[in-house]
Amino acid sequence: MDQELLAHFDRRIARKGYDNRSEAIRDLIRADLVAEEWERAEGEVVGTISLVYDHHLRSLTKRLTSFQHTRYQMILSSLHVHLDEDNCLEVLVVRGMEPHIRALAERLIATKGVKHGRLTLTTTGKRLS
Ligand code: NI
Repeated sequence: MDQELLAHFDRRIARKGYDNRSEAIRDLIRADLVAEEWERAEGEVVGTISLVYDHHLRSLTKRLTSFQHTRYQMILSSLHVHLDEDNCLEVLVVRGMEPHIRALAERLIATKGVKHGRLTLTTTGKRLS
């Protein structure tokens, strides 16, 4: 392999806190396999949905909570942080079939008054060693 390329890689993984190259390469391989799981969109996924919103907006908190109750089977846990006088951060840990999870995230993020939202998918870990 190109020595210059490897030197770049070694500097990058050192910044990221890896002790050695093989652990970094293992994580890259795992990340690629997880990406493949999403591309196939089959099976169960685990992830988090984060939402930032202004709790002063009338009925927004209520609407977000009501909708979450209709999807309670997919929401394993939720965390609420009061960021300041106005803004709240909510993080949901979700598990379910990929298209359902994506639809849940899209619906929550599209709710009027949600300033920022993001779905981060990971894996159940079953297919990775
Ligand atoms: Ni709050």
